[in-house]
Amino acid sequence: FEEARKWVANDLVFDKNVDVNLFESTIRILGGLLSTYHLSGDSLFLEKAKEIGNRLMPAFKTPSKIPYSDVNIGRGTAHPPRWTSDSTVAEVTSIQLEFRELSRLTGDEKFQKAVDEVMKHVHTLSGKNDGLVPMFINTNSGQFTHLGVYTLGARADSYYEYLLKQWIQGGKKENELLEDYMRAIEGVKKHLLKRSQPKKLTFVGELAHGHFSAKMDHLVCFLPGTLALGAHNGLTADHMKLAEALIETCYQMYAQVETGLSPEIVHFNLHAQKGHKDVEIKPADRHNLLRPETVESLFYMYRFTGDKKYQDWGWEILQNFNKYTRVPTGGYTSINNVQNPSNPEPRDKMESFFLGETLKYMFLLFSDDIDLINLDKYVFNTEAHPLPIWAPA
Ligand code: DMJ
Repeated sequence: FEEARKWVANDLVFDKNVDVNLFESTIRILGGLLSTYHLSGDSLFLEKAKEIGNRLMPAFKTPSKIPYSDVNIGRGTAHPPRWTSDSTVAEVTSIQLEFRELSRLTGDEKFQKAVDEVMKHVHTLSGKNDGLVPMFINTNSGQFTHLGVYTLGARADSYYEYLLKQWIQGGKKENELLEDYMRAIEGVKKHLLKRSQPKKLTFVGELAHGHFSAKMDHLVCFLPGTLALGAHNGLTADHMKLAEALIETCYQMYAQVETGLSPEIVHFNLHAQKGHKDVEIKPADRHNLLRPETVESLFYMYRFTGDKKYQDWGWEILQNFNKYTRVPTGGYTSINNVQNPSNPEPRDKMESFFLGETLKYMFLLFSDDIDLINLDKYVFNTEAHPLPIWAPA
């Protein structure tokens, strides 16, 4: 920690002419600094958080106040990607925990105002399907674009997660957030839930212009954990039932594969076919990026139920990460092929969320100490950085 602190003090310089992604920088850098400030009490981290927060603010200067995806943190300019004026829905709705906390700590309300405005606006928007949101939103008009496609995976995932977590962060008072969350889960049940064959696994598919697809991103595996967290916070026991079914599915996305590691995307079989498992994998989807979502959900499930099977599943996954992704000279790597145990094709790339999330959630999963980040006092941001709940229940 001392070594890392020195690095933050001397080498973490934000006055640089570089474009960064608003969402990724918020959840990783701002979230990480705020969390470290809380866990250490060292004001250096708050100072740095304030600086990066201020440097990200130009992203909100758009006609609709829906932020652009990219900011130049040295020049103070922001822009959408070159090919569109759209932003990603999950990105603009998953920066709120961090900016709200920054306002609370600094007393400067501009951070919270900017992100709350996005949520209020999205709350009133048309184009939702029983609470499910499209994947894109236009920074000029403020309207959803590419209507009719609904997923709990890439580009929409953490919208749902942050509805619940903001409600928890704020002391369960902001009813619109809860309403949107509850409606969305009903939308998931109505439009996206199906059961696979032969094991009858409950999974969350996708809807495109009225057509159901049995495709599920590994990213969707955040959902059992989020549902369990909601149930722990007094929402219907139904959500816990669904969480239990979905975490079993997420585990099977590992267990049914040759290396015991999940691919990035699976397709579920809706009809029983001889010799076929529930999970099918397309050649383009068989990589594994060391993602955290299943382990994250296993942690929540274990915390709330005490059922050891969740620790056992996590242990199995860890063994397989060690077997197929560990690099002898240090670290771990993404792999290209979870279906080939004799050559999983290492990529020589370790995403920062492996340390930030995957290993952290493993560590928490294997602990029986509920005060090791007490979930009635802290809420994890979507990069696994714990932030305090403002008014613990
Ligand atoms: C992380 O950056 C966050 O968990 C995000 O919400 C989704 N993608 C990665 C991990 O898979």
